[in-house]
Amino acid sequence: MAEIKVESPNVKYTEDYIEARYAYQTTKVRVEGKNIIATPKEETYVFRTDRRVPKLGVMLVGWGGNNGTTVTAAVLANKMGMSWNTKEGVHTADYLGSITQASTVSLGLGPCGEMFVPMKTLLPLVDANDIEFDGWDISGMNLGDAMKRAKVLDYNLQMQLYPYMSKLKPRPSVYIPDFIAANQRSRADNLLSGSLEEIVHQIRADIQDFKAKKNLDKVIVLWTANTERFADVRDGLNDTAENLLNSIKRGESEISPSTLFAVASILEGVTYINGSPQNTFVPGVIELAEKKRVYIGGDDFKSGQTKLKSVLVDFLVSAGIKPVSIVSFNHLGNNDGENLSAPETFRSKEISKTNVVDDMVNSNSILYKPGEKPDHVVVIKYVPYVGDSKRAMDEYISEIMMGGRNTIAIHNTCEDSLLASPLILDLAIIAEICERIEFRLETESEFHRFNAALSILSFLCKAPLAPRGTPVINAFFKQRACIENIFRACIGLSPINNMALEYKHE
Ligand code: NAI
Ligand code: DG6
Repeated sequence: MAEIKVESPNVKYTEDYIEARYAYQTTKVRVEGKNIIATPKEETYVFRTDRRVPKLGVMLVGWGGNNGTTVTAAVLANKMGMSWNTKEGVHTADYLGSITQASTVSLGLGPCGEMFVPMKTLLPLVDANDIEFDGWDISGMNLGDAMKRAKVLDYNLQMQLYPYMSKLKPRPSVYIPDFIAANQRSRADNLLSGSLEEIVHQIRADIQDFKAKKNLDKVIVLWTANTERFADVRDGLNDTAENLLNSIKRGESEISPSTLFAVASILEGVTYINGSPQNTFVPGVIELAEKKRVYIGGDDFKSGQTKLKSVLVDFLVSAGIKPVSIVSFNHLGNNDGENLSAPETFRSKEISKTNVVDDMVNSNSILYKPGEKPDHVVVIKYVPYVGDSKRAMDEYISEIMMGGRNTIAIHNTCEDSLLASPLILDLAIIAEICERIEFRLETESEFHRFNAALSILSFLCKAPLAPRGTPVINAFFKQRACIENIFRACIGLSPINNMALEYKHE
């Protein structure tokens, strides 16, 4: 694939780094009496990106689940260039649905107009085909059989993959029944024993073992295990890094398995991403990540219904149309659906699925009075027959001009895990490149990393984690522009402003 080279006095390539001087333009706003004063501001930053692409390993918590097996199978199938027969004809492995692997960005104007390039050519990203997988699961089934259990991939592809997948076996994991639905108990046959502190040690040892065995430069850990209920957040329990570590030592029962994985990863210096909605990132975890300067990201893959919601509400509100009622029904029949049929785990999902319109609603004070929000209801039902093929039905009612009503009804059917798996790749690949990006104001001598709460991952998450006290962005196009423009800044290119003045002369 062609490599992008920027020709500019502001961009320097060395063997190991790309260093770019970048003019960051913003607008500062203040209110003075009846006036709103806007002041343009420009600061010069220096971005430095390490060009050396590491050998990356991704460890999935919940490796034997639908997402875990599907993403592992997809990478193997792509790596080996597999094709298989379907009733529609022959299909070849691909990465559709991955922003890094299957989307393009406008680079600039070429001889024939706007020139689009694959997003992955902007920076030296890890290639999805080169990722090694490992992980943990409370179900000890090998990945070949777990792939069959998931019933996601075509039979013909499963048959080709089985010899490879069946050699992979999840490592034993921590099971605290109180945190997930009781209906998961029958899968729990591959368990770590010992105190919470011993479990954290074992997870750290597993990370080291994987790294050594596969000769990896770095590892990222990602939770794609069952949705847990929210954990209590209490002073003295998990409110600070120190209290959390002490609570683990004491074996407190309110420390969730996902928090144990996050703590172990952070102590190991390994980025940790939460693909589920629970509050893994209690304040103590966030403080620990900040102290150890390790990235954390999440929460909850934004794969289907919620992704569309973050497009649709953005479209409506930015077009001056007022959504007043949003009702989202889901039914699905996979193990995720079964786990979500318990009220406590459903509640975690309900929270992450409903907060997603807040920033868009708050952005338009012409449509909404302070505190006013659309009615927003999320329903999820477990219907075994439909398996992984989730149904999502949405009704959006909006107010339009002169008392009119606009109702949009949507029916979406698709394999949930085939939407989530590409996001797992993107989360790992984007988090990894962030570990190789540093930046500073030109006037500073030291480079900085991003804040530990890696909000550039927001595009991929239903309930984005942002640095404390900073705004959470849910709007789809803003989130995408954030990734694209940070990548562009790293190579000294300004954001695409879409003004196209070149074409607008008289
Ligand atoms: P799944 O139920 O097929 O897989 C989850 C796996 O986690 C199971 O194999 C289970 O045995 C394992 N597990 C449970 N507790 C564990 C623990 N403490 N340690 C290790 N393994 C554990 O679910 P699926 O469909 O793969 O989804 C995974 C997660 O991703 C769920 O929380 C789901 O809500 C979330 N998610 C899925 C999306 C999708 O589109 N598929 C989108 C957004 C989030
Ligand atoms: C029901 O919605 C089950 C959930 O696990 C979802 O399938 C998953 O979170 C995807 O949600 P969405 O809203 O991104 O399609």
